[in-house]
Amino acid sequence: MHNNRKSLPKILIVDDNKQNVELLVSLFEQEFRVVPATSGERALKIATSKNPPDIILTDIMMPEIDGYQLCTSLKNNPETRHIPVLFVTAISEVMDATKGFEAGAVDYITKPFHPPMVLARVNLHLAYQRKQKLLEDFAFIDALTEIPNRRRFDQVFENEVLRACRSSQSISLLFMDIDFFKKYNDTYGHGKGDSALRQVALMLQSTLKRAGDFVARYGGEEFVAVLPYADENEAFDISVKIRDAIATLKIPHKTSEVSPYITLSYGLISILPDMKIGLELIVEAADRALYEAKRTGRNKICR
Ligand code: GH3
Ligand code: MG
Ligand code: MG
Ligand code: MG
Repeated sequence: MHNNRKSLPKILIVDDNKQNVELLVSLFEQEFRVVPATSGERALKIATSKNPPDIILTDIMMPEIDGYQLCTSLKNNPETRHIPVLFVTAISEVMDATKGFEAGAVDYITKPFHPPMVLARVNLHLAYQRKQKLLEDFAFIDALTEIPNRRRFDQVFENEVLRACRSSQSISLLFMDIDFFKKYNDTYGHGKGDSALRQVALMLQSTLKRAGDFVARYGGEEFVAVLPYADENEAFDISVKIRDAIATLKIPHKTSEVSPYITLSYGLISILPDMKIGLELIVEAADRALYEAKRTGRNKICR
């Protein structure tokens, strides 16, 4: 027995014929956690569950939902879109393969098949999928601080505003900017500046632990937090908590005009969004509040 089956990739095998399922299960069970399904409906349920498969192998001809429809539904759902779907089928006409690729399949294997070849192809698509995911993850992470970058913020913020609209809940946006950071670099050097940015980023991330809270590096020495569900008072309390947490870092900054340690200024906006409000408008309001904090003394929260 494999002693750590949880680390094995999970494959969903879909075929309305029980014998076909059994054949494929026996082919994969050594190297995979295999989940069988004998209908398209069942397969959709499993794919959209809390523990989705890493890859799906499906028959085409099935009653009710066939392989094409299954694949199309999976590709239309943002949560299952990334799962590679391979067709295994007795239909061997070229036209059917074309239809499969149009539905979003990555491969098309005809029966009777050579088992090692099926295994090899599944492994190839899995490896490709992992690389793809790694690249996508990298595209959304800031290289210096290793927290999410602005590109990721744009996505998260849009989603959270839409969600807040739908559920009629408020949402808060907090812009944060390190005070006198140019002087910090001039005093301690760029390397120390980089390390201060990393420490601040880490502290922001570990302080924002409420479910749904999100923090990103917006650019330079500027950070942004999205606080879903937080109304004005809650968001203000969270901002105070952040300011206190940064103070505990005690990063010396002898040329700062506000404190012997690194501080940040904060611009906070809390709204109950409706579909009409533009995202840029919310960002602008938070940015204006941040500017106000800078103008009226720094190391403070303005809203
Ligand atoms: P203020 O209190 O008004 O925000 O003043 P400031 O000096 O922080 O603001 P300013 O915009 O004048 O300067 C920002 C500085 O942040 C200048 C820039 O060199 C520094 N900075 C931006 N990105 C990085 C980075 O990745 N590493 C380092 N070390 N410094 C950075
Ligand atoms: Mg069938
Ligand atoms: Mg600054
Ligand atoms: Mg700045």
